[in-house]
Amino acid sequence: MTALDHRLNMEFLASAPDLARCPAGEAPEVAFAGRSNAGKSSVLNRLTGDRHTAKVSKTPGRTRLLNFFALENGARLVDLPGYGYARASAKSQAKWQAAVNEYLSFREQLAGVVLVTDIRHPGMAFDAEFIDWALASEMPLHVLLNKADKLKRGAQGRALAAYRKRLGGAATAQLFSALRGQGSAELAALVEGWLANASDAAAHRLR
Ligand SMILES: Nc1nc2c(ncn2[C@@H]2O[C@H](COP(=O)(O)OP(=O)(O)OP(=O)(O)O)[C@@H](O)[C@H]2O)c(=O)[nH]1
Ligand SMILES: [Mg+2]
Repeated sequence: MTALDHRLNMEFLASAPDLARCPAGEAPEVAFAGRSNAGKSSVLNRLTGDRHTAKVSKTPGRTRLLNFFALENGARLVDLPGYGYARASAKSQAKWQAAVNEYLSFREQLAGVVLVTDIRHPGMAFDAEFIDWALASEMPLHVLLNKADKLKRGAQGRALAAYRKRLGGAATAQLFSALRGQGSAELAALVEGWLANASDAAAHRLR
């Protein structure tokens, strides 16, 4: 099976500066978090097979917003503002980081989070804090070791093993390359599984 069999069809839905202005409705969401430049937007574009999908998040002024994309069944993927955007002031960084923290802590329909990391930089402070938060709050977590194309196969395997050891079975991790498409089918299946579970759970609550 190729990555193309697992393309997710989605469209840009809305941008929000904070939790209060996130789109209404109860559609389940999976959020993509990570340091600025780790490749969140590139990962989303790889999932759709269209390099223009997440382009909106790169237009000036939009990078600081939470960007929502709707799948065909209404479920959503959320491109969160990157942590540590170099050209922003400390004040504006603190502001949008507060919006991300608020979203992660209080968004009812958040079904899981994908942490996008750069495989060459394990153990970055933000990534470690994010993992600690997700595990402590029992939020389903999947770690992407993105930019795998930058390392040889042996080094890729060692990086993945180290991450899995750290997660200790409490979360999953995989190799990914937004550039080459490596790991795309695996990620699409995981995201769809989380969203389907969340929809089932919501339907069950209604009964
Ligand atoms: N070699 C390689 N480069 C990548 C990969 N994924 C992303 N990049 C590059 O990394 C840079 C940052 O990618 P983005 O997708 O814009 O990163 P981001 O996490 O969305 O960044 P912010 O929007 O600032 O938070 C770009 O130059 C991408 O082309 C990958 O898998 N391999
Ligand atoms: Mg981005």
